[in-house]
Amino acid sequence: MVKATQIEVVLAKDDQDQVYIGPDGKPERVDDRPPIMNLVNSDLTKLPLPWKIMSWVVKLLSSPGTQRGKARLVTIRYSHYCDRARWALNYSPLEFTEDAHPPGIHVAALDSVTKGKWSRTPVLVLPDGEVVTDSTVIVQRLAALYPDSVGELYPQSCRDEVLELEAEMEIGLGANIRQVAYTHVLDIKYLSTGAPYLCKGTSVIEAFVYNRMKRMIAKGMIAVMRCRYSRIPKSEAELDDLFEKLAEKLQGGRKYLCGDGTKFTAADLTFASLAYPLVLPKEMMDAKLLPPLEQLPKQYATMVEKFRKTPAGQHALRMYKDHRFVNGQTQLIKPNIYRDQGLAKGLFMIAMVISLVVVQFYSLLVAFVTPDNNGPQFGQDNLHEQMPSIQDILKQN
Ligand SMILES: N[C@@H](CCC(=O)N[C@@H](CS)C(=O)NCC(=O)O)C(=O)O
Repeated sequence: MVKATQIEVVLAKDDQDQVYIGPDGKPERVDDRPPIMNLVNSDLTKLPLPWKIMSWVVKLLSSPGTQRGKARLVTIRYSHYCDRARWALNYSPLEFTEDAHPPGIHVAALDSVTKGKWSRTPVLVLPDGEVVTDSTVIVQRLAALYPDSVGELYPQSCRDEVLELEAEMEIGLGANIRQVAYTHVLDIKYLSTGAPYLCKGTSVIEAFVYNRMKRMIAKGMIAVMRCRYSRIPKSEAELDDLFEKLAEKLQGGRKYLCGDGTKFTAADLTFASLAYPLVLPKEMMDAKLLPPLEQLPKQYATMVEKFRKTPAGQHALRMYKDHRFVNGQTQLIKPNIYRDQGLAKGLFMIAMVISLVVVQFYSLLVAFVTPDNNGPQFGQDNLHEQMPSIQDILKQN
């Protein structure tokens, strides 16, 4: 019986590879690079034509949903980076609508919103048209715009400490948790169980398209975000270190992470939101954005049980309970799924089906004219190569 956490050194192709035996005894070549794709952004201007068409369609039908005078937050709804931005927005007086997309399809929405310059969610479009990308920048921009609400999350007395912790958590916490969660949730065996959650709050049409393309999308995401079972022990060790460091900051009955420990700051907000997939707070689970603990793959569920019990895990749960809903809110705002209504629905359906046919035709064509390979699967990419871009990944499919 092979254990999921076992690393075996075997003589592989070039005598130097370590092979990791994942769940079910599936071998995988060890790739030790950190999951730092946050620092790399894919150039959407070079998207293949079918994706471009899909993005035009999404754009065409998105505009009516943008409500005058309100900001628009483009999300992959369950994303912890997105809840970070959403939480900060809830703290501000700015009214906003949420424009949620399944993973993969989000690229089409972002292409039109950011003119091809940004491929990750969240993206915030302010009422005057200003586009703000990256959750860290969004929180800080809102702080500058609303000094009396979000601005208070960066108290003068400990501003530098807050900024430093935010930067550390972006990768140490956000990217590591994303790597662990996606490795499990995008595993081919789990794809169908996870799909309804990943599509929660998106239009039925986009959910339909996601479901038709989920294998191809998962393959791309696994490569882009370096989701590998072999990386999980390292991600977990880095998370252990960070949770311990934060626990020290909470020692002596301090209620919050920074300064004299008496004020809720952007560091607490960032920590709690980025840690949410690892502690599963009730406030998020009520919205059914992730499968409940009992339905998660065993290795993932065991990690949740462990991190929940830690002092830092308890802190994250408390931040959700005490600070997640402010200004009279009691739950996450419902995304704006105007695309499911009336004429827009009909048009969107037709356009999506056309682009789906084009995408599928294109993938078949690419598969037909390129030599047989299994795409960017575990263990097959060159460890010393640059990460593939979205364009490369799409081409391989
Ligand atoms: N540094 C970015 C990271 C955002 C990020 O990685 N978002 C993920 C959602 S968890 C995403 O958009 N993934 C899809 C993709 O990379 O194509 C931020 O803080 O906003």
